[in-house]
Amino acid sequence: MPALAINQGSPQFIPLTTYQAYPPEEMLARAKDFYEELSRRKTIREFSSVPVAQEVIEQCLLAAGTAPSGANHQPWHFAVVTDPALKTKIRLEAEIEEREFYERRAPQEWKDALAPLGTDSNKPFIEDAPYLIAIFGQKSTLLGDGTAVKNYYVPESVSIATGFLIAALHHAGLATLTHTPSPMGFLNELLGRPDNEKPYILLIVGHPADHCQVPNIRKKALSDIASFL
Ligand code: IYR
Repeated sequence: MPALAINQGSPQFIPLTTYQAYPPEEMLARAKDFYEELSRRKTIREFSSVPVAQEVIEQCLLAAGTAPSGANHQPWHFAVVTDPALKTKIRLEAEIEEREFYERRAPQEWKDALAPLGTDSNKPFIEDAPYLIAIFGQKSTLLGDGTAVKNYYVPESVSIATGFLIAALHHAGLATLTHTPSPMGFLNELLGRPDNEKPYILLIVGHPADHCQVPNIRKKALSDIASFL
């Protein structure tokens, strides 16, 4: 199987010149600042249609693309949708799946878990927000000559890149919703993505609507999410 052109066949090393060290106090201050910034991030479901410069989205996608990935294959594709007609088609398909989910497929236990979020099958944000970013994972990467190179740890790699993207968008002053209509196969068809790609998340991106409200929910305490051994 041919190696990805982006990687070298045999190991080649260069000096690490990008690493930045900080004195201990600055390190702690930076860690606190970063936590504070990320803790202001809230998933929103009410978006304004105020436009966002494409260049901002491009920079955030570049940040996402710096994520580590299995064998550095970078097995992701970000399909950025701004066309209103396409958004309408996506909303129609998503709402078909969501109605099926809320009215038939979802077990009561799942609906109970979602109750604090106040979600339902109505998804106006798909048309309201200026950007939809459909995030696809590539089971294999297709080379120019048609050969397929297998990818590894695809869900992990895509999830890490998505985390970077959400953090970058938040840092730039944008809000997001990690929307997961399920199943999402309709996105391949509507966005012209090949069969080796699986949609993972439809990320809704933009500014919050005026008077946007969010559920009154909290994150777990450190002692509930970590142990030091
Ligand atoms: N996809 C549905 C349901 C849903 C599921 C989970 I898990 C959530 O955290 C939120 C919603 C919807 O978008 O409404």
